[in-house]
Parts: sequence; C-alpha cells; structure tokens
Amino acid sequence: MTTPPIQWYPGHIAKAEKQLLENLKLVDVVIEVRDARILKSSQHPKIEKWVESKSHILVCNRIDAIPAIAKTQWLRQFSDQGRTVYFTDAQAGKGIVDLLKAAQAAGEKVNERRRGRGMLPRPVRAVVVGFPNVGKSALINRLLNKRVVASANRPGVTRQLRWIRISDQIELLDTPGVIPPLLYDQDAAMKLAICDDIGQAAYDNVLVAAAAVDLLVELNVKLSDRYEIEPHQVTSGIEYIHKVAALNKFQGDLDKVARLILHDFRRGRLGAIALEMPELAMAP
Ligand SMILES: Nc1nc2c(ncn2[C@@H]2O[C@H](COP(=O)(O)OP(=O)(O)OP(=O)(O)O)[C@@H](O)[C@H]2O)c(=O)[nH]1
Ligand SMILES: [Mg+2]
Repeated sequence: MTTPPIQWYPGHIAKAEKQLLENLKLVDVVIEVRDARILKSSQHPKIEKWVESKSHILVCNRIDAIPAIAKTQWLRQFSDQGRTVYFTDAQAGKGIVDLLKAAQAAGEKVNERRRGRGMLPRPVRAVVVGFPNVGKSALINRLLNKRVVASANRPGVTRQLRWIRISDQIELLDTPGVIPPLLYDQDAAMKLAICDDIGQAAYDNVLVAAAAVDLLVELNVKLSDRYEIEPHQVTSGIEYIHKVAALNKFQGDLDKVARLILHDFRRGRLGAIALEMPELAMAP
C-alpha cells in the first residue's frame, strides 16, 4: 500500500495568500515565524520572494518545546550564517521585548529614508507570516499584552488579514497561516502534520503517529513509560501503534492510540523535543 501524499490547500489559504501578496507592497518589515521543533520544515519556500528588499525578522517560536541544547545549536548555526534570530515563547511571553525592539529598529530605518526624501515619518508596518498554528496571532497578542486577535490550538484559526496598531511606532498585520499549494517535500509535510501545523483533513492520524513514533525512537525518547510497550519489541512505528492498541484499554482502536500519541507530543508530555537539528549538529 502506498501512503497518500499529504496536501492541504483549502480555499481560505488560497485567498489569504492572494491578499498577502496584495498587502506586501504596503509593508516595510516581514516577521517570519517558524516552529522551533521543525525549523527547517516550517520555512515557507516563498519567504525570500515575499521579503525582497524589505527588512526580514526571523522568529523561532515555541522555544519552550525544544531542549536548551537544540536552541544553542540553532543559534550557532544562524549566527554562522550571519543571521539574527529571535527565540520566543508566545504562550508565556518570553523573548517578546527583544522582538518588539527589532521591529522598531527596522522602522527607524524606514523613517530615516522617508526623512531623506522629505517625507513625514509614519509607523512601521510589519506583516507576521508563517505556516498555520506556529503562534503568529499569539505573538501579536503578547506584543500588545492583550487578546486582540483570535489564537487557538489548531491550524486555520486566523481567516482574515487584520492590521493591529501596537504603538505610535508600529503596526502589525496578522495573516492566516499559509502553506504551499503543493507540498513536494513529503518528509517536511509529515513533520508539519506531527506538529499540528497543517489541517487535519490533510492526513491520516495513524500514519502520522506512526511516523512520529519512528522519529521519537530515533531520538531516544522513552515511550514505554506512557504506552507500556517498549519500542525495541517492534520494528516500526506502525507496528508499535498496533501493539499499543492491542492493550485491553484501547480495544484495538488504532485511531485512539494515534491521537493520544500525537496529543502527548504536541502538548509536550513526552518532554522538550526538537524534531530537526542543524545539519552539522547531526554529524557524529
Ligand atoms: N507552548 C507554546 N504554545 C504556543 C506558543 N505560541 C503559541 N502557542 C499556542 O499555539 C496555539 C496556536 O497559536 P496561534 O497564535 O493561534 O497560531 P497562528 O500561527 O496564529 O495560527 P493560524 O492563525 O491558524 O495560522 C495557541 O493555542 C497558542 O496558545 C509557544 O511559544 N509555546
Ligand atoms: Mg492566527
């Protein structure tokens, strides 16, 4: 049996992407938000095109979901590339002040250029973009310290583009999470599904949970404490799910086991886990 590809490009995302493109010409700064657990797979392939000559601020959100060592290694990789990154936890409000300062500094540059051309200063306009559910709206709420935009634990919450005035110096545009129309890289698509950064209609829970188990075993995450079965008793993630489902309490319900494992991972119940590390850090 071949696994059906993971694809998700609902109408609201197609529309949002079109509106995003229309709004880009109004924008001075692009704040790109990625998921710290999958910093490679949550990079949108069109980001460079959207940024063009605008300022680009890279935010790695959900920093609470990865171990400190992973953060250190990513930080090293980005600084080797000469890039500044902002690590944030939009839920607890960590890293927000530095991000705000960076956006304001980018705005000052915009206004210097305007003054040079004899124009009046205006608030900097920054758009917040990224895959669904990475925490874009939560970041905006944190920047304002109040709940101005809807933010909830599932992909596809923000449906409309919306401008929010943060201060006299900065305005932010909240956008719906965007996804490429075709996910060519199915390994990345699988990780987006594991992290809940893509709509559930795109995939089968059991297949995604099986892939999650394969990755977690590779990363030496201890699963037996929670699910009773030792992964070394089986040869694959899918077999693991069958074995757990065979326990009395699950009555053979594969979907229930799959949802439990995914839920546990997404809620951090299996610990802080980075599913992707910088290339060099992976080498022995
Ligand atoms: N643990 C943790 N949870 C976070 C963090 N940032 C956001 N969340 C939670 O993740 C969920 C998704 O956040 P949203 O702000 O709705 O994500 P979004 O990127 O706006 O999603 P869409 O609008 O669907 O594209 C919410 O329940 C947030 O509370 C974080 O840094 N750590
Ligand atoms: Mg949102």
